[in-house]
Amino acid sequence: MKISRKLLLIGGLASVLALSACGQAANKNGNTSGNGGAESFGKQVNYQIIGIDPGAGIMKATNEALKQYDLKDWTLIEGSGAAMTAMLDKSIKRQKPIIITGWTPHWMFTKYDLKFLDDPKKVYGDTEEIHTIARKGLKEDKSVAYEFLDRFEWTEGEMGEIMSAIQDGKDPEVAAKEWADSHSDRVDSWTKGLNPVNGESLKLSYVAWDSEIASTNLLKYVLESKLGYKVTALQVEAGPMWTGVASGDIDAMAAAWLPLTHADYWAKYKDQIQDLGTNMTGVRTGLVVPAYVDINSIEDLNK
Ligand code: PBE
Repeated sequence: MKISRKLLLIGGLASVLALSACGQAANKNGNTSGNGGAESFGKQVNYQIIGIDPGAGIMKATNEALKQYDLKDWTLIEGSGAAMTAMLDKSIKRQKPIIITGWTPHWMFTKYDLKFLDDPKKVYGDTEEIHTIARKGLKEDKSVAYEFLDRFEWTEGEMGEIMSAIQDGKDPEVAAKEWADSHSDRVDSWTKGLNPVNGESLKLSYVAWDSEIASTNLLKYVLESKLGYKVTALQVEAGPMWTGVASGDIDAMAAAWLPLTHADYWAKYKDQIQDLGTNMTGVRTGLVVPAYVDINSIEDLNK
C-alpha cells in the first residue's frame, strides 16, 4: 500500500497504478513457488508501457506498435510527460525495469543511460522534423512575428541546454532568458533587421512536453524582449494546440512533429494553417528502456 499511496502524488495515473501495484503483488506471490527468477521482461513490468498524455502522437504510434508487433498482453498507460519521467526516475533509482514512450530531444537522455528499442517494422518512422505552424493571415497581420517565426531554427543540443536547466530546477522563463542572453549571435540571426512592434499581443499554443516547454519559452522571450510583442503562451492538449491555430484563435505553435507523429493532425488541418517549415531536424520517438534492461527490440517484448 505504501507504493500506491506514493503514486497518488503523481496524479492522473494514480488509479491505474494502484491496480498495477496489486497486480505486481500477485505476481510476486506467484513467484515464491519459484521459477528461479527467470521472469520475462513483460512480467517484470506487469506488461505496462508507461505513456504520456492521450493526445500525443507517440501514444497513437504505440497503440499501433502493440497491434503490429502482436503485443496482446501489453497495456499502454496514459498519464503525462511529468508522470512518466517521475516513474522513470523512481525505477532507475532502484535499478528496476521500466518501459516508457520516449523521444529526443529530451533531458532524460542526458540524465540517464537509456536506449531506444529497435523498431524493425518502423512503426515510429524514421527521424522526424519539428515544424513551426502559423494561422492563416499572420503574415499580413503580424509580419514581424511571422518573419521571426519563419526564420527560427535551432538544434537538439541547443534545446537540450534549456531543457536541462529547467530540469535542474530553473523556472522555464528564466532558463529561456538565460539561454537567449548567452547566445545572442543565434538570437540575432533570427531577428536581424526586424523592427520591434509596440506591445501588440501574440498567442502561442504548446503542450507540456519538456521539449515544447523549452522551445515555446524561448520564442516567448525573444518575441517579447527583442520584438516588442506581448505574448500569451497557452498550455493545452495536443488537439487544441492544432485546432487553435487552424481556427485562427492562436497565432502560431512550434510543436508540429512531422511527418509521422502528428500525421493525423496534419491531415485534418493542413488546409487551414500555414506551415513555416522546420525549426529542428533529426528528432525521434519510440519505446525507451534503461540501458541496464536486457532487451533491445520491440520484438523482444513478446518473449
Ligand atoms: N512528443 C514530444 C510529442 C511531440 C513532441 C513526442 C511527446 C507527441 O508524441 O505528440
